Amino acid sequence: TAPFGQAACGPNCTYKDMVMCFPQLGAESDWRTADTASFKDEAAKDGFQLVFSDAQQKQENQISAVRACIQQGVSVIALPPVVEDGWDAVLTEAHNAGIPVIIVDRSVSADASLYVSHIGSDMKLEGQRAADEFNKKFPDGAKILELSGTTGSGAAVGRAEGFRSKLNANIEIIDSQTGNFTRAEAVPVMQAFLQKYKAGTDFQGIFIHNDDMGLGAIEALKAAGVKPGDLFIVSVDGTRGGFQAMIDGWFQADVECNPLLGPQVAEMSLKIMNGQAVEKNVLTNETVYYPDNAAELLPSRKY
Ligand code: GZL
Repeated sequence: TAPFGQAACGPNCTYKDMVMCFPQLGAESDWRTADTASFKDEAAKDGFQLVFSDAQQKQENQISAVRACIQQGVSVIALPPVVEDGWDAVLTEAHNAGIPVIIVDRSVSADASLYVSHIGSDMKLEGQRAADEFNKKFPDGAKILELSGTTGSGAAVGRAEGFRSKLNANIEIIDSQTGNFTRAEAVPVMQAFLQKYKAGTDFQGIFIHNDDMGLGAIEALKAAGVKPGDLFIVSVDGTRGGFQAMIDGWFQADVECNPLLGPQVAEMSLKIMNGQAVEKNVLTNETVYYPDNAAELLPSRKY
């Protein structure tokens, strides 16, 4: 029998034969916008059909979109799961329908036999890299806040775990609240933090799980009279907004998280259609950006 996921055109499928289902989780952040553009641009460039939908960060909408793609009989499903849990049933349905699934971006807790591959960031490593920055800054200890991403998402879970696994014991996370990866939701969370804790006195830093929430936090910090540099803030993603926040002195580091996954996912999808073996877990190479060359790099940033 043909390897799982080999299409009828295999091993001679071309992009013209490919229908990729991309049930995008939402449009919550600049990162997500760039991720979506990366898939749409790749489809246009390669000439494959992209079945796109926006789930507005609701898992039930993503699951419905996957089911519609199974009914349609697409070649491959590239799923960016909004949260880690709750995917076993629909992934089993795709598997039983003979449709290969690539998990993209965030991860799932489902059995790995239910999908062909995962392509995305090492979220734990991103959290560890953020911890390294606090450890370097506060050798004698500190009290910090955490503004976390979507509850239950692989990105927030991984970053939080990685951060705590590497943070020195003398740096205390005195409070952590989710801002659901959006700028708008981060503003009231930061305002509430500032009602409870005095910047500088009660806390000296903030770990923020993405730049969009960071920009929301800055709005609240400014309104409370906090100045750039009063606090040690480390964010994640490395968007243009994050680079500008480093230039303006608000962020002291920005851990890269690359959204431009379209090309890799397209290439892997065609290999699967042609019955070729692919890696089970492909992690994106990423780095950490700093204020000292943020202005120089900003013009070349792609998102
Ligand atoms: C990370 C991605 C996260 C980004 C956020 O790979 O899932 O979701 O860090 C985005 O900006 O909303």
